[in-house]
Order: sequence, then C-alpha cells, then structure tokens
Amino acid sequence: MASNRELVRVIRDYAELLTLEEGSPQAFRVRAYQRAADALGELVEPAAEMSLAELQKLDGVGKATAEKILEYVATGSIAKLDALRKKYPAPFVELTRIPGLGPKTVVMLRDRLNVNSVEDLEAALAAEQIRELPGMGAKSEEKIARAIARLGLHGKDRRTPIIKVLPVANEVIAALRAVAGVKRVEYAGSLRRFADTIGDIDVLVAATKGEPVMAAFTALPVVAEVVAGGDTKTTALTSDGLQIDVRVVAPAEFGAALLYFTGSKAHNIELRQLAISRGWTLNEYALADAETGETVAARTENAIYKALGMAYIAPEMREGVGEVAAAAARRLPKLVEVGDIRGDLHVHSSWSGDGRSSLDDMVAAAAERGLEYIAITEHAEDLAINGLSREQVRQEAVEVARLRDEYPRLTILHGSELNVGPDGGLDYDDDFLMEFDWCVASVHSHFDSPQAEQTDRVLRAIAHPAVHAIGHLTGRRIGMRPGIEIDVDAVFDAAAEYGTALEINSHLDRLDVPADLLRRARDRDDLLFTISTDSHHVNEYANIQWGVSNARRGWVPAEYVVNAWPRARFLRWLGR
Ligand code: DGT
Ligand code: CA
Ligand code: CA
Ligand code: ZN
Repeated sequence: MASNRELVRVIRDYAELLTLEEGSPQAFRVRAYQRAADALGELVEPAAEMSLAELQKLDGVGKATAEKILEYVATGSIAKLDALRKKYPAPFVELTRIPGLGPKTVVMLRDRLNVNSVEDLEAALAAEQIRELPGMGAKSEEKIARAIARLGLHGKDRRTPIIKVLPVANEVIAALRAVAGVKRVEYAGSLRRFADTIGDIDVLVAATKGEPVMAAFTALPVVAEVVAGGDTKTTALTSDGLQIDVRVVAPAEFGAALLYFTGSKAHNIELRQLAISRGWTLNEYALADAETGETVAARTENAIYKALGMAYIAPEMREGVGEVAAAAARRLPKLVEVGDIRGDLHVHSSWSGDGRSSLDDMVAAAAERGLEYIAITEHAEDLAINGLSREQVRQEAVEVARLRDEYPRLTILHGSELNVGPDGGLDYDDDFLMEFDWCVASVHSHFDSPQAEQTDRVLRAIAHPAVHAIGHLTGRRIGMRPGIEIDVDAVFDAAAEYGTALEINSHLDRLDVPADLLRRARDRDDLLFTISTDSHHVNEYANIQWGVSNARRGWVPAEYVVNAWPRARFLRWLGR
C-alpha cells in the first residue's frame, strides 16, 4: 500500500511537470497540486485507505487530486503523470534548474532548437544560436554558460540537490526495514554526510540473506530501471535518472561497512593510514590485525573509532578537513543537536503573501512543538506582493498581542524579515524598524551584482541597529541558483563587531549559510548563529533538523547558536 510519503513524492513530481505544461510555477493547477502535497504531508492517517469523499475533505485537496491519489493507490501509477514524464524526460527537466530559464523558455528552446538536455544547450551556446531567440541576446548566452559552470550541471558529474534525494532515500529505507530478516538499514555516502548535492544514493542493509532484500528493492515504485542486479549489491535508477546502490552486508560487519561507504574517500584514507601505523588493516569488512587477520572491531563505527584511539566523528564532519586529527586530540567541537533548539527566529504566516498557514496555526504549532520562543517575521514592504505594509504590521501586532495572552508560556516576538536593498538599504524607516522585537534582514533581489557591491550591501545591513540577524546569507537555491558573491571574511568580521547573528536557514533548498562557509569560521569564537526554519507552513517547523545537520557539517558548536540558549539568556542577549 502506498505510504503518505510516497504519495507526497508522486504528487510533487506531478506538480513539477505541470509547471512545464502550464508555463509557470504560479499556475493555478500547479499551486493546487502543491497544496495537496502539503496536505498529504501533514496527514497522520494513511491516505491510501481514504475514499474519494474523505480525501476531498482534506484542506487543499480537490477532486482532480483526490482522483489521482485513488488511481495511484489502485494501479501504482497515474496515467497523466506517465504521459508528462514521456513528454518531459528527466534530462530535459534538468534545464529548468538553470537560473533565467523558466518553463516557457525551455519549451521554446526545445521547439525552436531541439534542445533536450544540458548537453544540447551547451552545443547551442557554442553555436551562438540562443541569441537569435526572442528575448535573448549575447548577454543571456554568457549568463547561461556561467550558470551551467557554477551549478556543475555538465556531463557525468551531474549532481542532484539533496531536497530531491532525501524523499527517495527515505522511501527506500522505510521499505527495506520492513523486509523479514533485516536487522538494520541506513543510508551512507554523501547523503549521510549531508552534502548539499548528491551523486548517488548508497543504502546499506544488515541481513544474512540478500535475495529477499533485493527482491523488495527492485519491486519499489521509485525504481524505474535495474542497472546491475546481485544478491549483495544492486544498482538501480529512478525515473529522474538518480542512481541508488543497495548493498547487503553481514550484521557483524555492519559498522565497518557503514564507516567505509559513508566516506568521504579522504576521511577513509586518513583512517586507513592511522590503522596501518598501528599494524592493522581497515576495509569495508573490519578493522583487523595485519598479521593474523584477527578482527579488532567491526560491528559498530563507534568501536572502530575507539580502537583507533579517537572520539566518534559525526558523519556530517567526515570530509577529510581536519576532523581525524581533532578527534585523535579530543578537540572536536561539541556540535549542536536538534534537542538543543529552544526557539525559532524566522517564521512566516499567511500574513505574508507566500505564507500558507494562518498566524494562529503557526503559533499553535510552535507551542505544540514545545518551543520556548519564536519570532514572527513576515516579509516587509519592499518585497512585491508578499510584503506587509505598515498598516498591516500594526494590524498583525494586535493579533500577536492576543496570542501572547493565549499562550503565556511561549514568548512571541513580533519581528520582520527585511529586504536588503541593492545598496544595503532596508524597508520602512528607522523609527518604524526600531519598534520590531526582532529583525532578520535577507537578500531577495539583485543576485548578480559584483562582489564588492554585494559585500557592501550586506555589511550595511549588519551594521543597522534594528537588525539582529542576517537571513540566508548567500541567497542560493541548491542546484538552481548560485549564491551572491561576497567577501565572507569581511562579513564575518562585521557580524562579530556588531553582534549581529548569522542565520543558518534550514530549508533543504537553501541550507544557507552553506557548510563550507561555516567551516571557514570554525577557528573564531566571536560569531553567533541562529538556526531557523523560515517556515511558511506548520509542516515546516520540522525542517529544523536540516538546519542543525548543516550547522554540524559546518562545525558550529552548540554554544554559539543563540536559539539553543534558554529563554532567559536569549532575551538578555536580545536586550543588549
Ligand atoms: P557522491 O555519491 O558522489 O555524492 O559521493 P559519495 O561520497 O557518496 O561517493 P560514492 O557513492 O562514490 O561512494 C560512497 C563511499 O564509498 C565514499 O564516500 C567512500 C567509499 N568509497 C568509494 N570508493 C572509494 C575508494 O576508491 N576508496 C575509498 N577509500 N573509499 C571509497
Ligand atoms: Ca553516493
Ligand atoms: Ca555509490
Ligand atoms: Zn523568510
């Protein structure tokens, strides 16, 4: 029976392909399917057991979607989805990841120039054919070529953004955990290390018999094609061309296999050298004595790290960037954990044009999650359509005051998400800004300005007395839009000087500040961070786990995360 998770993935795929059909992500039908996917994601009961009438009663699910869900539950596919997949194959859909190429443009590229993939597009660029199309010019060609290079979209190195990969991996893992005789299932590789783009999914299964595991794997709806099948290793592809490697290992060797296949390669090499220096060997089966072959440790990763004389290293840190030496010297930072988080300082409601849950629902959900404090940060007036006028800010303040009475145990800050203008100017005016309890300032426009300009605008926002945090620092959308170019060290210096925190945005699409930039701050003790969800829907509070994983990957210690502080300490800092 199809799980809700599987249905959400299928309906989201449908919405994505409909975008091409309709020519816009804002098209009514596209939005309708996205809303339906949100509704399914929130649902506790299995949707596959619901009737047409019951499905339609769900907020956001209309008749057309309800019928498609029933069709999928009954047949394992949706005829219209299959037709769209045929019409828009994965290599073609990939083109929409390039900034500036909307759905209408990619369809035009195909109609006029027979461009069906990034490779075709590169050929058309080389032949200077794009500039001949309406609305295009030599400048557009240059921009597209730069985007392809920066996004790493070419050839065999093609990588998939983590937001696309996680749902697939979770579906595989949930299914394999249900197979009889299976002791453990985990994903390994770059996904376990929480890299923001993934080459392929590596899944490890602890079981004595491989055959039933592989039978269950290859029968999964998400598997479109089996590339190589065997009882201990099977490689398959999804309909998007994403590769999944499943390996079955003996339960007694699971730790060694998990360590090996989690990598990274650089991390593995360092560990192996350490093992060799002690007269041992380390491979995917065991840490063993080089002479006698006797096993030293193999069942758990922890046992292997311990035998090598070092602290356990979190998977997110295993990139061969100094973590092995730090673990051996017991100098690893105490990383932040999901359980440390006490507040969420970037929350939207339907007062923002793009918010999808009411303010009452957002506050109720925060209280239910046990948060001690939140900041409501709607978009500000300079953001077209989505932003709040001053009048609306005042109206919302009345609602916030009422909710404070209703939820006395939750501290509700009334804040704003300001827009950092091209020259660093902010919304409203200074007196008005100082009335907010909390302001996060974010770049939402002018992503292509040169580095000096970008740095200056961010520095100006950091220095503004009303600004407590800078939101999603680079503005990147993983695999879709490169971040703005900034002098990161200058930004860190200014943030430290003004005591302005840097937000780690938890959205899987953003993960911004990116981990590699966070790592550049790891020897500093003067920077503060927030880890926030930027929720636009009650479902999105759960995204905090991704922000935390990204912070861990960036070596951020718990003590520098202000919303991991108890309320009293946080409020004292805020009143600084
Ligand atoms: P990806 O898939 O490109 O995003 O990155 P990974 O790290 O998942 O790489 P993948 O799938 O090729 O291999 C999974 C892990 O297996 C890798 O992180 C470390 C281990 N591994 C693979 N090949 C080698 C190798 O030649 N030497 C060593 N030491 N480890 C390897
Ligand atoms: Ca991999
Ligand atoms: Ca692999
Ligand atoms: Zn936001």
